Amino acid sequence: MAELDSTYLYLIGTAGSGKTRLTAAMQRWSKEHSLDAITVNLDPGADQLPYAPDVDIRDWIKVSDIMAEHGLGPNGAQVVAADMLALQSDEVLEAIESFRTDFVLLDTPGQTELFVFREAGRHIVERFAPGRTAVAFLIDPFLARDPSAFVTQVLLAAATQFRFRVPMINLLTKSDLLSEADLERTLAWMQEPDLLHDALDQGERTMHRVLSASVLRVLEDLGTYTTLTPVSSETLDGLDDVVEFLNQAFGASEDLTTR
Ligand SMILES: Nc1nc2c(ncn2[C@@H]2O[C@H](COP(=O)(O)OP(=O)(O)OP(=O)(O)O)[C@@H](O)[C@H]2O)c(=O)[nH]1
Ligand SMILES: [Mg+2]
Repeated sequence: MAELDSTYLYLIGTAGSGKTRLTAAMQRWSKEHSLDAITVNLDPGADQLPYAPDVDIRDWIKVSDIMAEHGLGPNGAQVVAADMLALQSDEVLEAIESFRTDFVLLDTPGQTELFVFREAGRHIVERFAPGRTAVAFLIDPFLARDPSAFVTQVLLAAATQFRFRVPMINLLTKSDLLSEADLERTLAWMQEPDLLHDALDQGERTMHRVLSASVLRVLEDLGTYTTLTPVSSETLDGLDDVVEFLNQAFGASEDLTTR
């Protein structure tokens, strides 16, 4: 059955890291490469989206309604909405499966913790497409400019990896906004942890830097310190690498680009 072969890719990252734009860009890239893809908005708090979602959680849950009904502020309502995702999972899955598509792109709520650390997110990831699910963890280059901040992002990526235990690719978003030097330096920190240790050793020996160096050693030991792929939703650079990663993760016989 076609829907059993489909690949589900969750776009996860800190607020403003580029999840929504990348969801739209991946669909555009897919269309240009004759790959059928649908978009799923799982952010009940989304206001305007740059794509028309094929499945939209706001058809069931809206943060503005929850605020009005429960007398909650925006953050409290986001938490209630995130927990309600689990209650709606059967209906959302049914709507997704009705498309019989190759590629399902799932845009997640703005605040990473709402999807990654609350139970509903894990429930959905485990329930929707076991064995055909991957995560793209988006790292905002502007939150990873200094070495300690970079380690924090990699730690968040590792926490996400442990939480979901599915194939995961780390993406450095907005690469079109980076100078070549900034891009190279950031990628080198991921490729050669020694360079990152050197960068952490330079300058003032603050508590944050000492802690970051310890965290980095733990991440290296755990083997969660892997690769970083630059992407741009503006130029579509790097999106072929994402699809290549999915092909490798799920086997050559499922080559998405040759279907
Ligand atoms: N130039 C450029 N801007 C980008 C890119 N990706 C995202 N942006 C911009 O970054 C901002 C945040 O992007 P979104 O896609 O809304 O990020 P998000 O992670 O969905 O944000 P929330 O859901 O609100 O947490 C927007 O102003 C985007 O236009 C990119 O590849 N290139
Ligand atoms: Mg968004």
